[in-house]
Amino acid sequence: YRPWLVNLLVLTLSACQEAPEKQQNMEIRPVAQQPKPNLVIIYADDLGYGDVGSYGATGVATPNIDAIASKGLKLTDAHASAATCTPSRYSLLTGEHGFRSKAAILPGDAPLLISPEQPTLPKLLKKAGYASAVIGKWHLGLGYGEVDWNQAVKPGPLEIGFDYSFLLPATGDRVPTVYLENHHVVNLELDDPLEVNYQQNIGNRPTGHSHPELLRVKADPQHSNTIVNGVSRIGSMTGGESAYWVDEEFPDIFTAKAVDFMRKHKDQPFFLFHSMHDIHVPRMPNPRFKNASTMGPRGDAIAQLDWMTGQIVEELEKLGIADNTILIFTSDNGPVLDDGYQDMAVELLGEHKPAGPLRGGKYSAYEAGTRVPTIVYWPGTIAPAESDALVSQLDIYATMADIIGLPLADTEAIDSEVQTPAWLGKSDKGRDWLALESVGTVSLRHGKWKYIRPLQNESLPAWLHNKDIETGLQGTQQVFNLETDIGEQRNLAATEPERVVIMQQKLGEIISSGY
Ligand code: NG6
Ligand code: CA
Repeated sequence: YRPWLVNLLVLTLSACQEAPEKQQNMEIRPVAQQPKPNLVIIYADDLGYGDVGSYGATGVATPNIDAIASKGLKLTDAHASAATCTPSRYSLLTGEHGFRSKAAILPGDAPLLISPEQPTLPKLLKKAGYASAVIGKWHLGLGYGEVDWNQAVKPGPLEIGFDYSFLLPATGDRVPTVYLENHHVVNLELDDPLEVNYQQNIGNRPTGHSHPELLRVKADPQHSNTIVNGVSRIGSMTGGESAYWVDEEFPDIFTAKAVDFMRKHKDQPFFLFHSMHDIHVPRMPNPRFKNASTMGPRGDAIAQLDWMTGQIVEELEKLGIADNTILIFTSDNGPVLDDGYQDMAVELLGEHKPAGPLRGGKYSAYEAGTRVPTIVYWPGTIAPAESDALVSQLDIYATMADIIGLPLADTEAIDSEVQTPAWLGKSDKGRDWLALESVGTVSLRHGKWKYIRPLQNESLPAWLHNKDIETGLQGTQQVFNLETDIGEQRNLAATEPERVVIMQQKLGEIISSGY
């Protein structure tokens, strides 16, 4: 209970705080007065900084995402922890850099990367009475290796703190192409056991190599194994036919599961990790989004993602819980055009710039690898604003703990910083230092400065060399001033030798010590 005078003071003070440029006439409640807010993370896959209307997209309209950007906090220097999926997701859920666990893109049969003993965001929230669910792409491994898909598949999300899961086990382009609900493959029939193999071909289903005439979209050699739904995938699979997904049904199935979870838990605090398949390959949006963009399947997948986002916002409103829900819209890494399938992403791009003004993309040490569209929407608590605070998804863990008032153990979420003012639009400051991972190296942000560590070993995956992917890897030091050179064109290492030494040392400390 606060006396009214104190309330008035808190209100006045918070209204006078730094930043919010688009502050409008609306009543903004101080955080401390909130009951435990729900947390909904809409996690797009491979969505680039420039792929959303409010961040400059031209080839596709994203009215639903733009609406939350204009009514909420639009962050312009927010980062995934890494330029690929697995380490970014690892960081989001554990508050640790992926390099602490050698997280890298996982094969579809990899063991669970997060140990059931490890502290996680859903476990933390459970302490405060939250129910939690992960719906969509997982790609953090399952079981202990050698998974038998016909039995209970565990440990998995339930063992690391989620109460409910409905998953694509790895990615859309990897087998098994089945849904996993909690511990079980959905619709599996016992007399047709499902088997998966990433070492050798099994069974006699057609593959992209043997039956290219069955393909609806051509693929590179890595994606040319088992064909399901006219799309060849990475890895070999046999049996379990009744359980195979239809890619075009993802938006409706995942949305229904997410809506169902929110309805069931509307009267208690919840955490929904809505982990989208879009706009990862294979891009097979539902036919109703065909030609929703001028960019072919990649753009149509963005339109689909936008629709899915709108469905979640609408449901929060219908349930009357929007103003007690922190909704974070973001992406796991930057954009890529050709990621293994010939879906015309390159040919139909036109003037659209997936990375906006940034250099690089998915896999890359340049900014577009990790800087992603990020919106925080909490009507009534976050005022409409745009902020260039340097923030990382790593910090969602400690920041949520702070918002709810839960203490963290010393060994918990060691790389996660409390950045509540930056995430709620009350400060433009954000992080001092931020280490970022990409394929083959690590970089460091400090204010508007960016340092990229030189290539340490030469063993980059061969497929990266063949594609039009700018990794940012160099044999020499790179330093950029993003204030004057957002496109990272002018390497200032030669004229900023002291800065190189300081940033190199700091990065070394972060990597070797824990933050
Ligand atoms: C790569 C795949 C790519 C994509 C990526 C993971 C090849 C040649 N490329 O290995 O298609 O699946 O892994 O993407 O196999 S991520 O967004 O999940 O990190
Ligand atoms: Ca990704």
